[in-house]
Amino acid sequence: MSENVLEQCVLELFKIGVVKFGSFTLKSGMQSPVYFDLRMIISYPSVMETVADLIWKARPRSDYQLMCGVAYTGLPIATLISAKQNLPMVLRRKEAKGYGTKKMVEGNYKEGQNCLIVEDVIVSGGSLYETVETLIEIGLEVHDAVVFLDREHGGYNNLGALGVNVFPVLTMAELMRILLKHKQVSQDTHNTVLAHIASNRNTSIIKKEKSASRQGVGVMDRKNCSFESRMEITNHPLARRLLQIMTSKRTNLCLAADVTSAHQLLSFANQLGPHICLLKTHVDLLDDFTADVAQQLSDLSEKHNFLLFEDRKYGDIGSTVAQQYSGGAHRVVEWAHLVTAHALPGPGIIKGLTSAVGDRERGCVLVSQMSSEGALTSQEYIKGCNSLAANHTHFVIGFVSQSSVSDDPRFLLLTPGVKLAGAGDGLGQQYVSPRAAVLERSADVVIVGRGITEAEDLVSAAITYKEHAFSAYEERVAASSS
Ligand code: 5BU
Repeated sequence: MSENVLEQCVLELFKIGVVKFGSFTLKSGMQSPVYFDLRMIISYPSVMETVADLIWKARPRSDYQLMCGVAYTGLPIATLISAKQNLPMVLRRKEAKGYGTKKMVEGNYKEGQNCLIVEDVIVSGGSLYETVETLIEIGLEVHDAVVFLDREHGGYNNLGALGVNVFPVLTMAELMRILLKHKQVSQDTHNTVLAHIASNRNTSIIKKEKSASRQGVGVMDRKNCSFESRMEITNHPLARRLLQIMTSKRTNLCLAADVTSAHQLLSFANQLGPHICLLKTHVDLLDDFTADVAQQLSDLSEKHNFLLFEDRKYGDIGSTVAQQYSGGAHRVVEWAHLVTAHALPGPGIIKGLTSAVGDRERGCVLVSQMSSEGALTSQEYIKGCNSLAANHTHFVIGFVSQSSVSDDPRFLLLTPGVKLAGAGDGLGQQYVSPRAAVLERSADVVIVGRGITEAEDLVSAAITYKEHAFSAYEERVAASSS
């Protein structure tokens, strides 16, 4: 296929609105300045035919006995190819039928037949791999997938690692080059998209039970995985960084520094910095917060390698939280790596917060449960938090919790209400020990405030909490592998 046909096809796709620029949230939760919606081609049969021809020409060999389009957009394309090339198709359902025949795959096939996969776009490769898994399960051979567009977010490598070779007609960078060459986009838009690709090259497929077993890896349950192994599967760079800090500093201790003077906050951060992975603040308690204090906190976070975590518990509509996060006296987005947020407002909370982030690396922790007596967080609410997080893995890094609200290894569970002695504070706070938080409540990170800040010897108290919590984590992981 000549370059010219491909260029003409790209220009045609652009004309009919397949390529859109703006601000989009992809299925994985990733924010993107570009969206490629190939579904549109079913309204333009001749464009669909060209796309199908280009896809067919991208296949590496010719001896396939079957073909399978990935639902939905891969289906009509595969159907066209099937009829034209006289290559039989199978169809993989998106959901199994309720009862009766539980067949996931429709059509005639024989075990051992070699099946070519047809897909419109790959991001992480996750959806495509779900289809591959089912086909392998029923005994088909699947080694190759032809896709129209590789968004260059790691799908090519992820699938390669799982034994599926991907043959894209086009990459996102090539698409942008063609649109720029034909003056359909500005240099700015072109650069924005390339920068987006560059900073999101390595998304991962969350290894579900089946794909894990194909590689001989067990089911990945958060509680059983080391922090180090979880670094590979989180989508969020800050989650990765936090897991890296926890691994290298051997600490899963977060200090809750609830103080009223900047001097005291900075002094805590400097003394205890070597022993913590996170510094949790309530800077709205400070009498004397300034931009300089924020700068000094940032310097200390660099110096001692911990992240800054403002526990602001945002919980309003998107437009209000966007202003609260970026403005006011504290300009939280400018210095706090992480913030807490309630899931109560729904997806708008994430939209609002992310709209203020700009090109900074920022994330949030959803308050799924609270430590206080009589907290109103119901099972329904916890479920809601989980799905909000799962749909926004590029911003949500985990939960504040009191129990194992999620087994998903991409998310971190942070547990407050931790103290070695004392059951409560008389104002509703309820305490458990760091060991119980990690082993019984399944915490990854323990949040300790007064247990340390009111101790006579701050540093030795922090070391004690750190050691209790980290050894409990090591026991938890060791128990699962024995
Ligand atoms: P303490 O001194 O260890 O009780 O401090 C606990 C900190 O964690 C304090 O900053 C609270 O605001 C924060 N916290 C909590 O205690 N319980 C919760 O459920 C949540 C936050 Br969410």
